[in-house]
Amino acid sequence: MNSDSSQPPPVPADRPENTLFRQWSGPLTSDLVRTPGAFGLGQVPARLKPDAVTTAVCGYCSTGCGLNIHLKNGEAINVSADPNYPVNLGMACPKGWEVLTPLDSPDRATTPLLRNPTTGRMEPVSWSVAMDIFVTRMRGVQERHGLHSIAYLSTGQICTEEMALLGALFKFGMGGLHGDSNTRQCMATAHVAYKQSFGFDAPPYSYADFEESDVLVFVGANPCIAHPILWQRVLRNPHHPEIIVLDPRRTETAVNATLHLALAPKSDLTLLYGIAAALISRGALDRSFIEAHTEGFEAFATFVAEFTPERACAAARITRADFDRCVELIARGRRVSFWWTMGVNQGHESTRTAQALINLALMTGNIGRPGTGANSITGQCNAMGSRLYANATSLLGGRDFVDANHRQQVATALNMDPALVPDRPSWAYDQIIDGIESGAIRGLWVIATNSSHSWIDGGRFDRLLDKLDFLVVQDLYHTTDTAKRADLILPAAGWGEKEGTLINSERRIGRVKKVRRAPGVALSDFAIFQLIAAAWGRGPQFAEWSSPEAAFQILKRLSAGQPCDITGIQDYQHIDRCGGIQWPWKTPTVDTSTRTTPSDPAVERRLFEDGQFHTPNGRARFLYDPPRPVAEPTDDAYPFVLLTGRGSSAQWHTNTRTAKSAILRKLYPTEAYVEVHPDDARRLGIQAHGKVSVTSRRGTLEVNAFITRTVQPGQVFLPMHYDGVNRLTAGSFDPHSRQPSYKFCAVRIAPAGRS
Ligand SMILES: Nc1nc2c(c(=O)[nH]1)N[C@H]1C(S)=C(S)[C@@H](COP(=O)(O)OP(=O)(O)OC[C@H]3O[C@@H](n4cnc5c(=O)[nH]c(N)nc54)[C@H](O)[C@@H]3O)O[C@H]1N2
Ligand SMILES: Nc1nc2c(c(=O)[nH]1)N[C@H]1C(S)=C(S)[C@@H](COP(=O)(O)OP(=O)(O)OC[C@H]3O[C@@H](n4cnc5c(=O)[nH]c(N)nc54)[C@H](O)[C@@H]3O)O[C@H]1N2
Ligand code: SF4
Ligand SMILES: [Mo]
Repeated sequence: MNSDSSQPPPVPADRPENTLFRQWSGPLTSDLVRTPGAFGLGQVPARLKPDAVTTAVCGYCSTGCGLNIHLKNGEAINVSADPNYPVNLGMACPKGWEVLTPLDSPDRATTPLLRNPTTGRMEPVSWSVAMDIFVTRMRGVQERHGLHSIAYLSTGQICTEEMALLGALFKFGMGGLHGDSNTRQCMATAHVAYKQSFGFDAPPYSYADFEESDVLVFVGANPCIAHPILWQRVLRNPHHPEIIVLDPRRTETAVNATLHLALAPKSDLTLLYGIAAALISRGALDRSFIEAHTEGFEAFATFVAEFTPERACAAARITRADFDRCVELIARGRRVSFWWTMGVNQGHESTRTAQALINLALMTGNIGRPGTGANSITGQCNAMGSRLYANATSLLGGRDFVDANHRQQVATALNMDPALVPDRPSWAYDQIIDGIESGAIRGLWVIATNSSHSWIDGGRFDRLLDKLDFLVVQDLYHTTDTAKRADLILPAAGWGEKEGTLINSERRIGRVKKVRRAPGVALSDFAIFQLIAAAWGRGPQFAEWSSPEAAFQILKRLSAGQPCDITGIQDYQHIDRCGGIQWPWKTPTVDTSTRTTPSDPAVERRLFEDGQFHTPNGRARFLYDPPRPVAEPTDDAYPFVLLTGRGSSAQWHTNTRTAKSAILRKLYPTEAYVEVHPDDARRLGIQAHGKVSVTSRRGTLEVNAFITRTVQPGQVFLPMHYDGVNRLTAGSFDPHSRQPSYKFCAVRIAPAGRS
């Protein structure tokens, strides 16, 4: 059906949603930061001349760049990079510059759509009908199969206020237990690694550290493509830093490194233990830091002793000279920072690998000082918000469901009966999928994630969707792979069409503003959750969540006394005045109300400057385990390792948004491609730009050959943005974080037609 031409269905007068419509169709943001003048726009046509400006942070990646939004009659007509924002200092990547374009796409979901059981077609319905259907069918599932037979899969790409309302509503209002988000695919490993090592999920750094290090070690991270503005911060480092990159591929970042270790995929843990052992042999340790602020070092030193340089080099397939140089640079560096992203997080032993990096920082005293740290770079714009507030596997505010005190604290903050708080965490994403297979989960609600494209072993995922009694998808577009399978589509307003906050990689809270009206009757996720609360009969329980800004005050209360305490942030305007505020920001102990500049919170802050960690005894822990083999090693039938990841700075994930911009489309190959080493191509008769089939035990994909030395012989790389990539990947998970291992499975390749 074509929802674009359909008129928004009428809304009966007696429904609570009417108030929401008034809010939704009501005023755009009135938080104008400054009037234009300093644009330097010169002669522009009157229709393009802004009459006011506001600011917001970008809604794609976790860098969290500040954007100036140019307004005309209150509505955004353009954006530019904010020169005053401390994150990006006037820079933005192509996605940021094009952030408004995907909002205008003709495939926006403009009205709720319900599948007609007879024709199988999606038909527009009013919000009233959509809510009745949602409640009747989800409740029906619960009545037939138990309260916990409904689940949700959410996201790191909506505002914190929205994810907190969803998590609270589902668990404390709808009686559900199992809900997780795509943050599982992304940051679960960093979350668990920090929590185990530091006692709390607390990335310790500020972006200023990129500029203050003399040695930066990037492990499984390609910031040139995935976090281009953070890479710009590295380029501003005045100390001529050594840049070490550990990545099997010769990425854009690796090319710019002073030392690239092209290690064998998934040999990180052995190599990092080898580096630790070599540093210990050299005595390159900060003994006083280890003694004062850590526990478990001696046992760790004994454990790693057997990881000789020979063993590490053999496992990683790197030269002894490169290994020695890496150890030397870390040993000699005065301010060494360790940065990691998905090459670490998406592995079969990812938590211990992340902790191997944390261990290196701890033993060399590279933490809590400028230019240091064991620093996980976040992925999505609000993955950090979901780690603290999604209420999925952690309880609101970074707490634990199993802890009765924590349950009581949350109940008190929300003014409700503690018995409403489940005493168990949710199943993780993969366990929810297994639950669909076993029949335990029958109703699924997917919010701002495109699981059919992005979940590992996607063929199995799609087959299991067919087993569901009821699938609801809440998205900007009715055309995503997952939305196409839905029984009910709830049309969501996107970034720029709603208010709220996001938390970036350096823990900086920034604002999103309503500078556009959503199309048709699409509503903000916040408003949709309010509607569902009302329709479920839980309106009074969530009455205080009356607007995102009211919800922000609840988030503050929920943070009180936690390491992520933000009780000192007054309100949304305070965040604007300060250029974002990093957590923690506690209620000031001195009266700051008379100060003329609100600059205090704007000071870059890193954590652990006092060496105090969040464990019960205040000490950071050394954690480790012997390396394990991968789940699906290569063999004669499937001799290649398939690596996957980001392809270009102009493509975002499953490309639902970035494909809508003609400008961005010019910046990447429109057809899917696989990177193949020239030696392998020659041996197999694969022609440059010819079609190649890539086959795993689960499926085949036909793509163009990109013959390049970025990959090593025996490895191929597929960007994740094109359809079908996860038809090939194999479902295996880190045992601690349950994060999928997207970056290793066995495949074979052949010229198309000869597979
Ligand atoms: N343009 C763009 N930017 C993005 C995104 C996007 O989709 N597009 N997504 C955002 C999100 S959500 C995320 S999580 C981040 C991801 O950011 P990154 O993690 O930097 O990106 P990836 O390309 O997934 O993976 C990084 C590198 O890991 C390497 N790798 C694979 N296997 C191994 C291994 O065994 N060991 C090591 N050491 N390295 C390995 C890959 O070769 C790859 O170069 O990017 C964010 N930024
Ligand atoms: N093979 C392979 N697979 C991977 C990865 C990999 O490296 N390799 N990386 C993994 C990682 S790190 C990540 S983070 C995931 C990302 O995977 P997904 O989350 O599935 O990817 P997106 O395309 O970002 O999907 C977000 C969806 O939300 C919609 N949306 C955007 N804004 C809003 C909003 O405000 N409200 C609502 N309701 N909807 C909105 C978009 O239209 C889109 O459909 O992919 C994972 N999958
Ligand atoms: S680097 Fe990330 S936050 Fe900055 S403009 Fe690009 S996508 Fe947006
Ligand atoms: Mo991610």
